[in-house]
Order: sequence, then structure tokens, then C-alpha cells
Amino acid sequence: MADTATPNVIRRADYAPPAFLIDTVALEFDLVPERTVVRNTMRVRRNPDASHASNLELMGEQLEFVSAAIDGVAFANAHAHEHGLTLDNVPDNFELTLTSICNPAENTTLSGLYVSGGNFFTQCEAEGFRRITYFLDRPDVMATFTVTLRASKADYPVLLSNGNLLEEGDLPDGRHFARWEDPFRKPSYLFALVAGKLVALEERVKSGSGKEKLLQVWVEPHDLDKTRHAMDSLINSIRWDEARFGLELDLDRFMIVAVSDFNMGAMENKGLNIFNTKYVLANPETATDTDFANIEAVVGHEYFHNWTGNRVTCRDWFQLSLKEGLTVFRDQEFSADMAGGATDEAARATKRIEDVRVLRQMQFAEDAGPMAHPVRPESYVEINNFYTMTVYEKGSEVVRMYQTLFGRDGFRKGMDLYFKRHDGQAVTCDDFRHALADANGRDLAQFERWYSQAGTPRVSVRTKYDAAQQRYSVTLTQGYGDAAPAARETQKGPLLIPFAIGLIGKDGADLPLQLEGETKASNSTTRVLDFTQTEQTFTFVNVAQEPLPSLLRNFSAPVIVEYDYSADQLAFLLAHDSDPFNRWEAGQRLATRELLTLAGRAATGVPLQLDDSVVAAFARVLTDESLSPSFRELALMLPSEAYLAEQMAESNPAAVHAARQFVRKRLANALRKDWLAVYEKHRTPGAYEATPEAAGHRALKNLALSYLAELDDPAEAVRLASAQYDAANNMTDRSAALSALLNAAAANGGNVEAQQALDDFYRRFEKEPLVIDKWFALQATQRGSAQRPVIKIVRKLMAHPAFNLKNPNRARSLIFSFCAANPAQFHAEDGSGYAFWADQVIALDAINPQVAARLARSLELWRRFTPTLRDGMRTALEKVASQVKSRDVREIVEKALA
Ligand code: B3K
Ligand code: ZN
Repeated sequence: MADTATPNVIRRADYAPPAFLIDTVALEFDLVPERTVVRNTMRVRRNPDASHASNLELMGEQLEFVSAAIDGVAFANAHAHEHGLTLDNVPDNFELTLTSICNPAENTTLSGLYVSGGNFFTQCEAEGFRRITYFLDRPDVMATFTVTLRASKADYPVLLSNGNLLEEGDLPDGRHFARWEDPFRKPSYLFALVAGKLVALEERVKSGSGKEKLLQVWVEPHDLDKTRHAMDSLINSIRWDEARFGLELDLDRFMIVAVSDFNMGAMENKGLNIFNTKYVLANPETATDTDFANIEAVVGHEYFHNWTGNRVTCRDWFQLSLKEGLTVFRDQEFSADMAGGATDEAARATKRIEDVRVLRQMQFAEDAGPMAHPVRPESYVEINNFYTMTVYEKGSEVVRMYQTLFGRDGFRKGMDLYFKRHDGQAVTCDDFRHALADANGRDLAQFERWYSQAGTPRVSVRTKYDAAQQRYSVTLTQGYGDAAPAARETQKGPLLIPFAIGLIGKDGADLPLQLEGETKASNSTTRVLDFTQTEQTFTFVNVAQEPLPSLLRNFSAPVIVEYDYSADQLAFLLAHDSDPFNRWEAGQRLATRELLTLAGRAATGVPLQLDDSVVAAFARVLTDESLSPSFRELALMLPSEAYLAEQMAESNPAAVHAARQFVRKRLANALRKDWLAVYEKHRTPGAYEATPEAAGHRALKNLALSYLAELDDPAEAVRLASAQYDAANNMTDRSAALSALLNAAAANGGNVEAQQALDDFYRRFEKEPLVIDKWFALQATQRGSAQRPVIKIVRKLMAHPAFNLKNPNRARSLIFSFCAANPAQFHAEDGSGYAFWADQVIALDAINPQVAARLARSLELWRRFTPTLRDGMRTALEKVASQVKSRDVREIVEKALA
């Protein structure tokens, strides 16, 4: 299973078209858990656009080769080796039949064909198909597939594959078969099969052009009552893609299947999406509002891939963001439209804020470390390590910038041209950019740098008001600051940055905007500046009073803005900016600055104090009932510890934790009455409603509860949380109450209520694996104390009968939660967290390299930490480097140590 060969670096510059093409594939599976026989008949021909090769080199891994035949005649010159099969001196055009055997029961990597819960599933992206049969397993080889599945009818009553069902029937010996045909050419990474004991929620809908479509959500029988939301999300996704992009479902049938052992969120296999149960199963008792929203987003994401990814796919894996960045952008827009339609800016902003939080916390950090890479990477050792925040989230921001530049209509024109030119092809990020440029008549050569330069751009802003001339000039300077070495190498020149700006007057209202050289002010009070040079000055004229600038409205580009706002100015923006994103942003800046100052003091042992003006600014948001609850919740949530630590010259998780806790306590005690009032006012009694409004009330109320749990005397919070826990009719309220109890307990040396609730929670949901994941995660992320370090709890939970390292969701719920989402405890000075991390990376490496490599990334920023922690981190990294086998983990730890 492990790959011990010296890692080879794959480079984008080395791309060459395949020497052979495969036009059709007929696969036959005899499904047996320990010994599945696969017969693969392909139509192969030389690629007229490639240089000549006499041998056909097929990829294959972990396969037992049985036989090869060309045009029906046994072929002796086929040599199986560790990486595949070489066929010497093949004809120009021929039918190739290969037989091989694989062992799905023993496949713990969850890549290729594997068994989970007694059923068969596949995962082929990026390079899993070669673990099923020998093939040209690369995305620019596209073929039509016919698939015949044979299996025991009692054990595997349901047999699914891509496309349309052609026929099914019984076979001797209690076996049966099904034959599927996918009419669309596709690369091998989109192949899928599922076989097992499953049931489906079904729905028939008519697509835009009136054709009937069969929609199915397949799950294990006991989960059927948790499929409604996924089905509704699918129907909404279909409608949305028709309305917003004119894209219709192209198959007669579309299936979603849930599996509990899965390496990531979900997979967009043509017509047969396979999902982690976490992104399918939901009902109010088991799933939180966040789970509901995530399911909608992921169902949308995979469905939208049907066009952006499947109909038009990637030429090579360096182009991954072509489908991923674009599809994330599409799912973000879908969620925003579902929450707020096209016009409710405040509701849309909630989604935008959440997305930007993730980007800044995770992608900016990635950009600052050894894994920094451009949206279109130049090289990789293991492609699975490049399903990153940069490719996905920054990639989405890059796509969003086209829309910011050209507007929704211009973006749509570009998309239309993209499909007109490239439907059915495997293409590059350049092809996408050209379609956008050509459809809008604009040269986007400079924009290419967004794909090729790594690192987070910094834009510093200087402003000058000339009262006599009524001119206001804004000078923007761009650069990368002190970028990580991995990023610096890629940086060549200035970017085209769409920089959205507004000017705010003394009364808080937007001022009209007229740039020098224009004859009148524009209609809009937000202007997108085309910022293309290293330094550029934009001058606004007829500015009657000195304005306050609102910079990078709606986060119009993935950059860091540096501008010296005073605390009063930020408080003013927080109260008045017409751009809801920037209102939130002002509060974040205010809090970040304050928290970083406090963290600096905590690091040097200076007593902490918080300015009353900061408390007052928070109090205004807390008590402003004209603001939506969801906005208030986001505005009152302090920046995360991980984000704050990353902003320090030397990350110091303990100091950040102390500072953030100090502020939370201060806000809790100073505004106790207001938190209590908000808690009461935003209860949602009665039957659970899944609407964004109801979710907003719950979010704000539960935030209030979490602040109340910080009170010096938490008795009242404990009482409220216990009552909420007992009365809850939904998982959002129940888990928030449990979390509040755990945190109140940490500060006060434990409480019986927390332990009782924890025990009750386990008993109540023992049969719901996704809820038990929450039970593990809540404990792993809880606040610890010197007397009760969380590492002890985590180590104990590792021995719990419900813990299982082989199940990625469970491993993530306990190990990842602790190592990546509880920084203050993980980075304990005694190095206990790091030793634990090393043990778990090594253990996982032997089971599932992809999951191990994800965990391995939690120490990659070690060089940026305070010296007292650095040594411990390096020692742990070196231990892992000396013991791991997979190239997945190796690439991560070697880059970290380099
Ligand atoms: N395309 C898949 C991700 C595959 C990851 C392979 N390591 C899911 C998605 O982005 O929709
Ligand atoms: Zn995707």
C-alpha cells in the first residue's frame, strides 16, 4: 500500500498529450469483497496529436494482472510492474481486453474500489481509477463507458454506476447483474460504482426544457428519514443552474449515494455523486443549522460540477482550479441566492462574511507557509495534496473577480462562450480566462498572474483630502510584503486588482463618486477601481467634505488591506458603512487590533486591560435590533485564535488564548444584562424551522449563551444551558448548550451538569455516527485548564469503544479537532500535543495516506511560532519524516522541514 519509491516531482511545464487515446470502455465487475475480478475492454488508437510511442504504458496500482488480449487474441508482450502495465509494440488502432483482480475488502485508503459497511463504493479522483483497472488514468483521456456489475443478489441488491440503466436481471447461483451506460465521454476520474443494501428517496422533476428526470438519494435503510434536505437541495440546485446559467441536467437520472467511510466531502462522478454521509444526512434532531447549510452547499457544489468539471473538464491536474475554483464560486453564489435572492444584500453578506473568514483563516495561512502555491500550481509530488484552500477558495475568489469586473451579465456571457467553445473537452485555466476576456472584449493578459503567483497580496492605502480643491486622492500600493520563500519564487509583477471603494460622509451616508476626468458622479456609491500598477493614485473630485474611505467593499479581491484607521473611525464604520461586509470588517479590525495588543502583553506577562470604547462598540451591535440576528452574531464573534496567532510576528497560541478569553470575559461581565436580554429575545420556541431567519435567531441566542458561560459567576449560564439542553428539539440548540456547559466547567474546575449532559448525549445518539462525531469533537475542542489538560481527555477517548481510526470522519472528529481546532491546548508547552500528533500521523499513514497527509499539515507553520514551541514541533516533524512511507505525507513533512 505504501509507496517507498523516491518521490518524483511532476511539473506543469512537462505536460505532453497522451500517445494513445481510448474512445470506449466496457467494464465488467464480478464483485467479491476480497477478490473482485475486473474485465476491461477498450477501443485504443494512436493520438494523432502526440509524438509516436511504440509501447502503450497504462497506469495500474495494487492490481493482480491476469491476462491481456488484442483484438481477441491473447497478447504475450504485456508486462505488469509496480506502477502499471506495459504493452510492447501495439498496433495503431485496436481493441484491448485486460483482466485483473483487486481486493476491495483490504483497501483502507478509500481510493479506488473499497468496502464500507459491507457495501462497495469507489473514489477515483484524482488517481484512484488505476487501482481498479489498468488505464490511461489522466483527465485528458476521455471515453464513453459501459459498465456491467455482477454480485450476490442477497448481499448487494442494488447495483449502480454512471449514466442510464440499460438492463438488469438474475444470474445463476443467487447472483444478479445490472448494465449501465454513460452516453457522455468522460475522464476515468469520474467513473463510479456502488453496490449494496441501500434504499432511495426518489423524486421526479421536469427540467427547464420539460424533460422528466429521476432523482434519487441512496442511503442505508435506517437513514431514509434523513434524506429530505439533501433532495430539496438537489432540486434547488437544478433550478438555480437553469435560472442563473442556463445549464440543464443532461442525464435522465441523477443519483446521490451516502457513504460513511469517505476521505473528503463528496465526489461529482457523472450522474452518480458519492457523498460523505456528513453532507447528506440531516434531520433537526441530528443536524445543526450549519450542517443543513453545508449540505445545501455541497449538494450544489457536486451538482454544479456536472457542467463545470464534467462536461468541460481539466486537461491535467495543474488545472484543478479550472473546475474547483469555478465550482466553489458557483456554490457560494447558489447559497447566497438561496439565503437572500439577488437583492437582499444583508442576507447575501452573511454568506460572504462566512466565506471570507474561512479564506483568511485557512488560505492566507497556507500562503504563508511551505505549501504556498499558485492557484494553478507549477509542480507536485502527490496531486491529492493539492486539493487545497488555494485551489478551491482562492480559486473561487479569482473567478469572483471576473464577475466583479464584468458584472453578472458579463460573467454570464463569458460562461456561455466557455461552454460554446469547450463543451466535451479537457481544457486549461487559460481557456477559461480567454473566454471571459473575449466575451467582454477585454485584454486579461495581466490577470493571468492571479493563476501563477503565490502568496497573499498586500494593498496599502494612503489618502489625502484637499479641502480647497474638494479633491480626495487615494493612493494604492501593491506588493507581497515578507512572503514565504515558496511563494516569493513565483512573484513576477503587479496584479489586476478590482478594488471596490466607497466614501462616507460625516453623517454616515455614502458620498457621490466622481473620478477626475469624468463629467459627472456615477449612479453607484461603490466604485470598482482597476488597480493594475505597483502604485497608482485615484483622485475623486467634487468631494465636499473629508470622507472616511470604505475600502475593498464586499472583499472585492483576496488581498490584505493596510490602512491606518483610528479606533473611532472603525467604530464609525461599524455603525454606518452601507456595505454590510465592511461593517463587519470594521468590527473585526477593531477587535483584531485590540486582541493582538493584548496578546503581546500576555506574552510578556503584562496585565491586560480593555478600552471602554471597544466594549461600547460591541454593546451597540449587541443591542441594535435593526440589524439582522445573523449579522450580529458574526459581528460579535471574535476573530479565531488561529487567525490571531497567524497575525503575530511570532505565533503564540497561549498568549492569544489568554487575550481572547480576557476579552470574552470582559464583554460577558460588562454586558451581562444585554446578553441575557438577547438570549431571551431570540429564543425560537415551537416547532423547529430550518429557515435562514430562524437559524439567525438560534445563532445569536447561542452566541449569547456562550458569552454568558464566561461570566465570573456562571451559575446562571449553567442553569440556562442545562435547561436548553433538556428542552432542545434540535441539534443546534442541544450541541450549543452542551458546549456552553463544557466551557463553563473548564473555567470552574468542572460541573456535574456538563458531565451529565455529555453522558446523556452519548446515550441518546449512540446509534447516530454523525452525532457521535460531534460528541468527540466537542470534547476535543473544549477549553482545558492546567488541572484538566484536553490532551488527557483526547488520549482517553482514543480508547473509547466508539473510536475508530479507520473511519475518516471519526479520526477527524477527535484527532483533527484537537490538533487543528484547539490551538491553545494542542500547542501545550510540554510538547504533549506534538508527540500525540506524530503518533497519529504515523498510525494513519499506514491506513490512509490521504487522511494522514491532511493531519500532517497541522504543523507546517512551525517556523512562524514562538521559539519555545519551535523545537518541539521540529522534533515531531522529524520523527514523522523518518517513519512515514507514503509520498502523500512525505511531501508535506519534507516541505515543512526544508
Ligand atoms: N472533486 C472532489 C475532490 C476529490 C479529492 C481527491 N483527493 C470533490 C469536489 O471538489 O467536489
Ligand atoms: Zn469540487
